[in-house]
Amino acid sequence: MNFEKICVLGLGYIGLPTASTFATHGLQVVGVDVNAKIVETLKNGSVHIHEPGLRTLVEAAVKSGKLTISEKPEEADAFIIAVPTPFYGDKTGEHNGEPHKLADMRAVTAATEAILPFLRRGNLIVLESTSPPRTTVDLVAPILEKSGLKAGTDFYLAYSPERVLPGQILRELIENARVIGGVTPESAQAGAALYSLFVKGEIIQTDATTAEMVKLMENTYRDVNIAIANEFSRLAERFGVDIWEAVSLANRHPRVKILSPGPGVGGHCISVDPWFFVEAAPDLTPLIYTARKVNDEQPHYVMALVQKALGSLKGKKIAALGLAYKPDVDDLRESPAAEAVHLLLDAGASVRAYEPFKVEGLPGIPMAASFQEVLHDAEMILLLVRHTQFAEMKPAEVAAMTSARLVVDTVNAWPREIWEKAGFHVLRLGDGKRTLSA
Ligand code: SAJ
Repeated sequence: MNFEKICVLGLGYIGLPTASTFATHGLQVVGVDVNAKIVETLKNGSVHIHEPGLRTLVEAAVKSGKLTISEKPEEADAFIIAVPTPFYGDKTGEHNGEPHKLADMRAVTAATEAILPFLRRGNLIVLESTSPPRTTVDLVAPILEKSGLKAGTDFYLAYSPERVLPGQILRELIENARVIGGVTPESAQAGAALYSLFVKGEIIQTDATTAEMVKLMENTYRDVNIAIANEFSRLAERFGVDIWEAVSLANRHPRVKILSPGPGVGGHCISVDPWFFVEAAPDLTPLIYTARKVNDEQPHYVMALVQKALGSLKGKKIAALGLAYKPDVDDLRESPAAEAVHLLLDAGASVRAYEPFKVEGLPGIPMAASFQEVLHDAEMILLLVRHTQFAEMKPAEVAAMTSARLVVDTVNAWPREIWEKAGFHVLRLGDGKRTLSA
């Protein structure tokens, strides 16, 4: 198949890098977004997303004339849909009395409908948005077939998940292996021909529903594995065991790789994607559902740990280190660290947070502008994210900034023995060997 012009619908974390990469690889690309503000920002040469290297790439693509930005699609050889698939905030589903989230597929539906007037025989349509299993065949195909053309016969239709790591999107987009699932083998082949224009990793062809399920399985696998690490940490506290020691010993087994417990699971993928399975098949997903619940409970667990350390929470001055959803990123979406801080504030503690990657923090959370400022009148230090700069702090440096000598470490960032020698009391999540009085 020969591709000269494509439309990419949705210019977010995935769509914009994808559109720009195709443009810098020689295709004529129309980047489409329904958000007029995003369209205007991009037309003015700015970029609304923080991602290393993205600004330069978008500038190059726009300057070369290969990337144009629009609110509407146009006729093209291929269309890529990369719009958000969030959950409804105001309604949930239910199975056996247990509530579960419901995917809001309105953006996928609207993007597919927007393509309809421009669909021609021989076109390729690829859905990239993370979606419930069977979305490509049950939702996207019927909309496109309103044109009178048949999916797989008159036009090609495929699903291809993105698996890039925020912070490394541009490199991983090119280097990662890519799965392309077609509604027919010819559709998968057409998808492979398109992505091979820039993908250097292996391109593997399959059917559309398998490709959808692969994406959800990858992130669900990780969520369930983090949940068991969190449950192990609770058991370790009950049985007087240090979970961090126990995990490192168990991981000496050649076929065991237990992940790390922590304040919970955040971000826009791992904490979200398992719900697509639960919604689609609640009768078959008790394990996946329970793992989600275990990980969502972790911020409450952190609050209980802090309460144990301080006695009561009312009015206690706590310095919270980190609000990001994971180390060394500026992304605060669905962050369990932020959730733990909210819970402590609601319980009457006087918390101030410091997030070096996003100093302005989040609404409703009192922020400090520096490490010194967050520490100076604190009674307790609460480590919530293992940012490298926190992990590298020396006890003597910290001791010089604050009179607080009580540390609750939820991410095993500060080696207990070293910090205790320097005069700190360290209570770590999952460390049943040490209580404060020990
Ligand atoms: N976490 C733990 N313990 C661990 C590992 C992670 O509590 O041992 C927590 C993190 O702190 C974070 C959450 O889990 O809150 C998720 O972090 P992550 O690094 O597992 O995942 P994401 O959401 O940053 O990115 C993932 C990536 N998947 C994997 O690393 C397996 C990426 O490849 C996917 O493309 C991305 O999700 C996505 O878009 O689906």
